[in-house]
Amino acid sequence: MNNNETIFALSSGHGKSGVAVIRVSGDDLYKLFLKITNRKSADARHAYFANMRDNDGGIIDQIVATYFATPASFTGTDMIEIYSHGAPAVIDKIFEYLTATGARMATPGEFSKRAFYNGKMDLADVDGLAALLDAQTDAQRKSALTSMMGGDSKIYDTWRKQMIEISAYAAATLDYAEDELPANIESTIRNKTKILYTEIENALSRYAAVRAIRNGFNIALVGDTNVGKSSLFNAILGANRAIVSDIPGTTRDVVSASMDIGGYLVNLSDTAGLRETEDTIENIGIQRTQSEIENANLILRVVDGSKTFKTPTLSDNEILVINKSDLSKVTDTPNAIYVSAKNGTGIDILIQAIKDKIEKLTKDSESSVAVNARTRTLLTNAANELKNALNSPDGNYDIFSEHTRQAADYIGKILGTITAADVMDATFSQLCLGK
Ligand SMILES: Nc1nc2c(ncn2[C@@H]2O[C@H](COP(=O)(O)OP(=O)(O)OP(=O)(O)O)[C@@H](O)[C@H]2O)c(=O)[nH]1
Ligand SMILES: [Mg+2]
Repeated sequence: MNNNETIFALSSGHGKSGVAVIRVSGDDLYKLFLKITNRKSADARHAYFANMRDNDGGIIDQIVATYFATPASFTGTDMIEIYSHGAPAVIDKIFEYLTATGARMATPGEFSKRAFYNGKMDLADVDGLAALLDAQTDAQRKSALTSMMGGDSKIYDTWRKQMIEISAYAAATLDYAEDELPANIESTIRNKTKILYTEIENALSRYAAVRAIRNGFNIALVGDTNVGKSSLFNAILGANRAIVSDIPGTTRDVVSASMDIGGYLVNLSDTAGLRETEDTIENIGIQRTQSEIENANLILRVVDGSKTFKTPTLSDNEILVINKSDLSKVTDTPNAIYVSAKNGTGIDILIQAIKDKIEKLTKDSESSVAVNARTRTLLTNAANELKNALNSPDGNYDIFSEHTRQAADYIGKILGTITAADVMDATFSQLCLGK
């Protein structure tokens, strides 16, 4: 690969740190490496300690540097990694030095773009890398790492190959006599297309769970007034954030907080209690509760166990929490979690139940591709093409072939095999400098 301008960037975090990592990418960086390290010769992939000097011979810093020869590097080009002390003044001085040699600062995502063009990563891997750099919890880390290491690419690649094959067979039914083709070719083509369609639809429907791993699970505490939602919110959070009082209708606005539950990022919301009221402001609060319910991945339905209550019918993403269990000895409602926000009993059991529920909601998503905003559109388009193929008039395999080929093209765009410049830019610009 020629014409790779020499670019550089700070790959470690900004601000004062023990060690900074500066990456340089370009064609033929061997001479520059010898100059930086004051050496007559050097091996690739060896760490060299050196006094890095400016052109006047003054020491810039004591560094360790490694040379990576093309193609065995992150970008596939020649690369140099400089490990200097993490002082902003040192980093500035090294940037000045590199600029004087004719190199320039890289744009965000430019290193990954080179890695893509040199066949080191496809776009699904780049999406994974972007998600990994944003990962805050263990579940986010795992999911992003799988994407980055090519787990998703493999699935996409298999889908695409199957679509191309189906398209070719569909076209062949037009060109060849029946006895020259495999038996039952038409039903085979249809069945395979149906299976692919279902797989893509399933991946799309798991989008919400995957997105929740990446962006956080929205969990809402919902129930009548005065059942102890705000008290529970504080107890789960371990901090007195929401106002608690014995006056029904205390909470009028949604109060939210982010926390880590068993490695999952959770956005927990306390909401206004549900009741009929004439109070204008309280009614606005109740409307907000409704939209929190719509947005929630998981709902904690809270009731007051010291009073008689009607056991609510729960959907899959709801947990029944019976509060104020310190005031009642009855614990006979099945599948409910008994807690007391007042003295803390059962809170650990509730947290475990939340974790189990999240795991159940996300379990299926781990075996499939991680859909993001970019791939969602392309997958939807591919699924529509497959549906169009299946709906094409009987015997019209011309149209069938065309639709399945289109579907393959959309999957190709996910990987970057077939790609428009704007798709590329959208993919790389989500990355930060030095990646
Ligand atoms: N005995 C007992 N009292 C509790 C418990 N949890 C909450 N309370 C009391 O119940 C009353 C209402 O508590 P809140 O947490 O404000 O209830 P809420 O559901 O947020 O009420 P609204 O915001 O009005 O909808 C307060 O007086 C709390 O001290 C509990 O586990 N046991
Ligand atoms: Mg409240």
